[in-house]
Amino acid sequence: MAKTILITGATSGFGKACAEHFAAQGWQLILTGRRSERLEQLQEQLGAAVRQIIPLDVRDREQVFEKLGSLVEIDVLLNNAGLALGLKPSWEVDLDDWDTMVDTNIKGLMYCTRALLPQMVKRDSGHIVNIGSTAGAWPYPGGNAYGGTKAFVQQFSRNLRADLLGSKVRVTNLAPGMAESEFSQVRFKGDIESAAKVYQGAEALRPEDIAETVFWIVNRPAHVNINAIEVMPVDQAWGPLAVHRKD
Ligand code: NDP
Ligand code: 8X3
Repeated sequence: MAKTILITGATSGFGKACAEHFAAQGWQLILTGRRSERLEQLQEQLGAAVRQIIPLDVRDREQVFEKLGSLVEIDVLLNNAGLALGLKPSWEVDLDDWDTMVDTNIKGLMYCTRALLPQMVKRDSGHIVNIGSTAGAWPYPGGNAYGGTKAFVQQFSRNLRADLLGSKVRVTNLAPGMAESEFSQVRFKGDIESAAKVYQGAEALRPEDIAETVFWIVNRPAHVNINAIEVMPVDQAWGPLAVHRKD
């Protein structure tokens, strides 16, 4: 029988690429995101592979439990919906941006997990793949709350594993580095020029790279749990620690 993956944030970037990749491999999909017209387009594109589309804002706790709480036979939950807003230093940041990142990347991910985990535990089967980020482990100027939310994803994933010991339910934190999607357009609030500069002259990861990685993670033998995996483009690496010097 075909397995089912539920993808949050399937309307763009990693989520959309995962929908396309898993559909091509014979999986059934439940696709969520706020932009329902994009969900409908994907449903049309992927046909019978799409079990259901569910317009959903992961920040809305009641909506999450109402729409996801009674779903059954979900083999994989891909907690992918998320965003960065702004790149300003902490003392200049718009506090609403911090709230939105916390509400989406942390609270939304917790709600979806809590809504779907009981049916996985009951079936003693399932896999939660959380999309973290290299920003959760490696700080950079302007990464402030965004990196903080992704550090949460890393530790939450580990703690889920601790809770789930004794069950067959698996949990993975997948932490990508720089990847070209709508991510930077969202971060710079529609400033296409600033967004394009992020990727200028470098070969970023592609959403398809992440889709292939997710597919590999969930297709390991049932006794193998990939705890964490970090993927960066070859064109990205760390610099030295910064030192401020007097003139
Ligand atoms: P995109 O902007 O292309 O996609 C983000 C997806 O998240 C969209 O489908 C969007 O759907 C969805 N989303 C955002 N807010 C909400 C919400 N409140 N409720 C439901 N869905 C929401 O970016 P990426 O594909 O690059 O990002 C996917 C994930 O990967 C994010 O968690 C991001 O932090 C992470 N990431 C991205 C990296 C990159 O360099 N691109 C690197 C490392 C991690 P809609 O607007 O329709 O709701
Ligand atoms: C996205 C990667 O480095 O732009 O999570 O924060 S980064």
